[in-house]
Amino acid sequence: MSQKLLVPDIGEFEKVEVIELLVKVGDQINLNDPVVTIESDKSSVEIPSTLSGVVESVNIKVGDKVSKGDLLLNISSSKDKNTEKLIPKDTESIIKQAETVLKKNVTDKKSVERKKDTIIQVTNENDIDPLETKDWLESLSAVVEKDGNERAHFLIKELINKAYLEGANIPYTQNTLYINTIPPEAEVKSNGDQNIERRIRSLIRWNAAAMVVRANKKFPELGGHIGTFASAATLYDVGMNHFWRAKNNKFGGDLVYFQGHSAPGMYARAFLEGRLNEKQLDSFRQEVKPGGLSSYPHPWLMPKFWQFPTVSMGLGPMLAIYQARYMKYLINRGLIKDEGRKVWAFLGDGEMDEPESLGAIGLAAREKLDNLIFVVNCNLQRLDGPVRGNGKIIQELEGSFRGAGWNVIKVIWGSYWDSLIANDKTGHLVKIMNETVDGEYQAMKARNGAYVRDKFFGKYPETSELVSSLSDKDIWRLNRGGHDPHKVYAAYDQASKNKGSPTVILAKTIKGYGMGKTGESVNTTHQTKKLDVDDLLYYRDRFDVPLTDKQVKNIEYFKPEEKSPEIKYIKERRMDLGGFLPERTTYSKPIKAPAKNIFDFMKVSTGEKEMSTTMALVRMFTNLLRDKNVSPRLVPIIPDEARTFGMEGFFQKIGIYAHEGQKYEPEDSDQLSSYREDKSGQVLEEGINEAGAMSSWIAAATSYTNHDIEMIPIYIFYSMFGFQRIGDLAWAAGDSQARGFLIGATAGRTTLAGEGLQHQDGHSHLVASTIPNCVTYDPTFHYELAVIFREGLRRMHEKNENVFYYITTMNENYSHPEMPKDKNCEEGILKGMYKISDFSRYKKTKIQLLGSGTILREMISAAKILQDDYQIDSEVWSVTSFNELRKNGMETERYNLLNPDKEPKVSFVEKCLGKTEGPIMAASDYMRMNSDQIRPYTNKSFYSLGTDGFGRSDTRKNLRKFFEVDKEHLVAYGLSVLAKEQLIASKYAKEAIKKYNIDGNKPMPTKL
Ligand SMILES: Cc1ncc(C[n+]2csc(CCOP(=O)(O)OP(=O)(O)O)c2C)c(N)n1
Ligand SMILES: [Mg+2]
Repeated sequence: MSQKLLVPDIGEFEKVEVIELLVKVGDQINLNDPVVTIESDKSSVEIPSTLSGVVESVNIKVGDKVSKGDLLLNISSSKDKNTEKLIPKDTESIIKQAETVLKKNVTDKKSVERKKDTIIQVTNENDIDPLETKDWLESLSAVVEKDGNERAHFLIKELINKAYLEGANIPYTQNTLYINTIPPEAEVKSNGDQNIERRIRSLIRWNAAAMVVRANKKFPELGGHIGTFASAATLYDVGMNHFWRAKNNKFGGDLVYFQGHSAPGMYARAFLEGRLNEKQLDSFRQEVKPGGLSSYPHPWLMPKFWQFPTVSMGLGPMLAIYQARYMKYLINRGLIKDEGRKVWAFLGDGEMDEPESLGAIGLAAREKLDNLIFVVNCNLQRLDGPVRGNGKIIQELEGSFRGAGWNVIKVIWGSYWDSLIANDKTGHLVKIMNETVDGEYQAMKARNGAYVRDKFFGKYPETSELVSSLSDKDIWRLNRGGHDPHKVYAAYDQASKNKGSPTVILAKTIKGYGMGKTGESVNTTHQTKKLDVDDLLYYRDRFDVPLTDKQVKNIEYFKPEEKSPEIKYIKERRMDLGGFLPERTTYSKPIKAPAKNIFDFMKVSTGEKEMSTTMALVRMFTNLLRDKNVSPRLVPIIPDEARTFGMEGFFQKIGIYAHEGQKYEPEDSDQLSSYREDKSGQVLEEGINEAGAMSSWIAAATSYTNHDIEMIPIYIFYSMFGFQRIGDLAWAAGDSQARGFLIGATAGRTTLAGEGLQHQDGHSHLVASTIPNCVTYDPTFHYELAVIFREGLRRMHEKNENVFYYITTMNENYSHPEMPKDKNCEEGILKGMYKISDFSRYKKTKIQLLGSGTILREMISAAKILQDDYQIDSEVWSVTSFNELRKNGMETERYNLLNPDKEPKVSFVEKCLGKTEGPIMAASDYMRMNSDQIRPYTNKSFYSLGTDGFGRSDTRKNLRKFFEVDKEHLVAYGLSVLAKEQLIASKYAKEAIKKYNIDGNKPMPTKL
């Protein structure tokens, strides 16, 4: 039966041009196969078939304009129109499905059987009727005992709801008591050998401290940190011995983000594991000579060791969240197996001040990232002093994380406290725990047992009595949870098993634990990098390190024999967990770059048709999505600007990733580009969240090492909200050896006409140029974009070069010429410049005109005017990358200076311009500094123009006039340049300035 395929609802557009026919008569097509590509003035989109069968006739041709309802094809169809795709799934059934999954995900928290006498009491002076309170509490205890925690929790929630309905709109705190979340009787016990683990931990502590002290003894300027790892040693050791599984040929590996300042501890462990030797430890922070150990986790400097750069605080938590989310994305798209891998992130409590640290916790809960575990080392101190001297950081973080929907596990008190808390019949102990602020907690650990007895237990007679049989030494030994391997193990165990939400472990520790009077819990702990002999002896004794006094004075490292139980144990534990950590390896296969001709359609002229480079880019993507090698690996990342960039066609074509699928019928469900969320969607639609989008990009751009699958992330943003906004993440991307594309769309200071000061970017190329492995381009024409993009794919994803690309695209519509036939054109585009036009009618006076991005077209127009009106010849060069030209120039110059006796090399700039005639004038839509970069390598008179100053809203024409980069200014400046070089009389320049109404007294745009 013959059926008609019509143009579907394409939204507000009418008479949209057909730019591609993807089928011909006789083709067999299936449901959803794309049949034509149509393009409005903003975006191009494929129309998928809603029928399957054989094409009988094609009723349109390229260039036709079509609207909704127009006939596209006649198809002899085997099946009736398949409506499944068009009619959105029944919402109710989707919700049902989601609910079943949800139910499965709810934590299987078994009710904890507590004996009555261990129920913790808290006294409360504000209680007006303690008897009534007791009644209620006993009822609750009875419920817990009979029906379990879940039921008790349900009843409390109902009570709160009831109170709210009765008008009691008093907020209930998200906080629980200042005690451990896991009661002693519910702790899962480790099967490890605690004695040997303690000995190993002591050696790691010692060697980490020795490494820092030795380095500073040699070169006091080197710095380093002892206090951070000293506080976190147990937190790391328990993970290393029991939880973190390494990557190997059977398992993808857990991903651990180590706190930057704790790096010495990781080196010290690697030393015991036999992965680093003494000589390497002695080169801590001496990275210039090969083999040195980087101060912090730097994958760039230690590419086989560190996986994640974390030392710029706040980036670690953000990156870890998006890493966990990206892991789920890969699983849901069927690109990797779900092996129960986890992402662990170690963070400082001071670090939680960074807005980035907490900024994405909502997303982690929303996306139910139960593969994510944060461990916040709450040593109550940051660099200058207490994190929250007047409050309690653990309680504050508990509130934030619980409020966001995380599973919170507090590890506050060590095992020595268990019996005291159990014996606290009056509730005064927990009361003091709740009342004491962090400043006091810190001060206590800087003093001694007598002080703690007096200031802490001494607050109430009941608590004084509680510790009356303990000596001051016993009191001093009451430990904090984060230093107790049993408590830490139990927390890690529970966190690893939690389902349906991310987990944060808030572990209380002591900064500089064991460092003695100069370094334990004092405000200056963070900066301590030297320990005197007494401190070292104390440290040795405190942790029973088997070194003689002489060895301590020499600050010797200690490593037991290979055959010792300690070394055997540490290696066995890691072998059981699949290998060593941290370790950076890559087994991903390269992606074959698409055929050289895939973008050939971009090498022909667009004729009358005008389009922006952003649109050309979207066309290019659409084509890439047809390449079977490349298509599944593309990860388009967009922070709520798909429509701005004309990419809404991707919603239907490849779907928006949503872990829950789509539980609603979208408002625009009957349109071609309707908003489609899908569990296996490909687009990461990040919302208005550039930092999150960049974190996603980094996760995808390092997928080749963290998941052994090469991916091609393409993050498209408003250029102003790129490097300027997330510069530090971009720097971390460089450190991480990210591979992928960053697209600064709607770029330029004068191109994004109406948006104004905060949107108009005239410097992103300069910021990008500060990152050594970032390759940048500012193309003008679609064929330049095609050549650059394909080479990027080849370099990064086929040849696996550790670079990433930043390309700017514009929203200004213009027609694009055919690619010049010159065989060197492609090389020039990639190296940064090529000659695009030669105006040589008069052969008298000549000038070299360099234009970049959108201003190239102004330059070409200026060249025409110079020839037609002033008989000036010129060569016009399209500069695709001043940054790349500068890199080459610097390298060449350096070589020549270092090899004065050898034949000098010639920079690419000089190759192009060396033998040309006349001075050089360059302009771009960026600050003058952009084109100034090549000045040293031109060896000629060089003048640059650009858009220095704040942007502002106006028409493109007015903006270019204001910034003096319009064709009229370029003509006038060109004539002035020639006059200054004494190649023509100055009157021509003067006349032009007058003719074009240029005000010679106008202040620099930077001052306006
Ligand atoms: C973005 C950023 N700002 C500042 C610093 C400098 N800095 C390094 S460590 C530190 C204090 C860290 O305190 P905390 O997070 O509590 O870690 P701790 O060492 O106490 O475990 C600061 C301010 C940094 N590394 N990164
Ligand atoms: Mg801290």
